[in-house]
Amino acid sequence: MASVNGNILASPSSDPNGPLFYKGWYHFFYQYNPNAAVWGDIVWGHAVSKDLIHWLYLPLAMVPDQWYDANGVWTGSATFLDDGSIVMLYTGSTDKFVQVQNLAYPEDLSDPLLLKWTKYSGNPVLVPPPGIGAKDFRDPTTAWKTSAGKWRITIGSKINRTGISLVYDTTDFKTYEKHDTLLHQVPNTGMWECVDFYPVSKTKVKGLDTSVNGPDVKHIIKASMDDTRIDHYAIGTYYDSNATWVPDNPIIDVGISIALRYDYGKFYASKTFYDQHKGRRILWGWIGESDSESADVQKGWSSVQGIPRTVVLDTKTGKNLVQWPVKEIESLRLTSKKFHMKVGPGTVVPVEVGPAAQLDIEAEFKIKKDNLEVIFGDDSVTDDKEFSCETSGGSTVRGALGPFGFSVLADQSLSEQTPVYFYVTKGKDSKLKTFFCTDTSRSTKANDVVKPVYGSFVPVLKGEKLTMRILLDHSIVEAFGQGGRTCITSRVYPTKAIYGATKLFLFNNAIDATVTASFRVWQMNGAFIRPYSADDVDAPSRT
Ligand code: DQQ
Repeated sequence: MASVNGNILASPSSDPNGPLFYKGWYHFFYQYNPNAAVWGDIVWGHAVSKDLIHWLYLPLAMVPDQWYDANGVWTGSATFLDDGSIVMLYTGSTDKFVQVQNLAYPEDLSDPLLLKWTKYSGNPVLVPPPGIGAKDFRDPTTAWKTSAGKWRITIGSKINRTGISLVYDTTDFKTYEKHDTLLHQVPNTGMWECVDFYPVSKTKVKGLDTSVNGPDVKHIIKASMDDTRIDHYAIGTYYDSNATWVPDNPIIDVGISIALRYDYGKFYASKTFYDQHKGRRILWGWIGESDSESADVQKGWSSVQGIPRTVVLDTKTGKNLVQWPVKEIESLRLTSKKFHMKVGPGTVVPVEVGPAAQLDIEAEFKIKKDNLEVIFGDDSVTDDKEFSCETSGGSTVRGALGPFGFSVLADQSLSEQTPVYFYVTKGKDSKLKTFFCTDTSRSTKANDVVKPVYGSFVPVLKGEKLTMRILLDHSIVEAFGQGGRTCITSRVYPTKAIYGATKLFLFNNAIDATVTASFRVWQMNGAFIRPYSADDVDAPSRT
């Protein structure tokens, strides 16, 4: 195990499971293989934190010791009952590789660490219903209350190529009634893993408990697409009476290739939970590796967990979520420097911050007005016809108004670098359209690494400046465009741009535009991530 900044490294970890806050501790369970650096022999790892940043490993919470989870204690979610007790529903892969749902609960609710978990003697509580494949029935959600006072859950599956979300009601988590209707379904999206379903406020920038419903609320469905390994979400309306959900915009329904994503980089099998302690909804995502399995075996571990993010509906656009690193990450900030730099077309300038392997960067950019006016007046400039971060050639391809941004995790000669940038285009309708991208294609000299250009369109409203935040942690780049409307996580493997040799550059590769960047850069401390010891009982909260 190693620790870098706020990321947790294990050997290997994958899906976040059952996150919750209990008696002063944040609990994080996760899919974990104790025997190898590749997926398999899955158990539930368990770690606790006072502040979501510094983590203490606890003994494994659940291991395959029953016929109904003999081939793995797979993903699941926690629900707080009305009396404050906790139930955990998880998928077991049985001795015959059938996916079933199981119930577990803490043995001792007076233990803030929730060390011991008891599996219900009547498990499994749900088996694949008729018409559902034995291996297509997994990852129960946190339960929410119906207006009739029952609990309701949804479970991802597929029928042929249609991704679906089954719905069940229960009062005791032991017996369930299946709805004949589905919460939702989308043709041609394949198996839906790790479905998440939760309310967001249309009017207030705060998180909502999973059972909240009403006129001021929209509901999010997120599903992790097994076929593409992408977490897609959509915004819509939930109908309690018939347990269905309808998307606001069917063109970008869950899992459709142009649908919204939590993150346009490496981010999968995510899960949210309502943090009743601070009234916020927090999103966790698993950052897998971009190198080969054999490289993971060689290094002896794989995968990290991203910095937890608050997630709310964007009340300004109403059309996307906004994600932002939890405030507690700021406790890792050390010294900072402020910059105000003007960069002309085709310029790269070093940013003197010292070692640049662990940074928090908050920046805003302005494009010179004269440049914009020239471009608006020039009908030949419609270079955005097919612009896409992923396929338009990365940060070296020059357009009228971009790319510009930061080259992070770079070495002095820029032979390794990961540019994080905006690319602004003028549409045929003469409206500006902004893209937020991360180009990992030059991030490493190492072989056997997948190095895509990530990113997407980012909404920019009238009068808004272009803003980005980047959290850097040696080999992880977490980038948040326009306050978190578009997010990109990259897992990169620099060989020269490491530790003290890591540099930061500001660049402007636009043909016509001069940009002014105002930004602040913090050096970041590492988080402690280590096994729990008895001395930690009284560990002060760092929030
Ligand atoms: N990982 C778990 C499954 C889930 C998948 C198994 C998603 O429950 O569907 O480790 O990464």
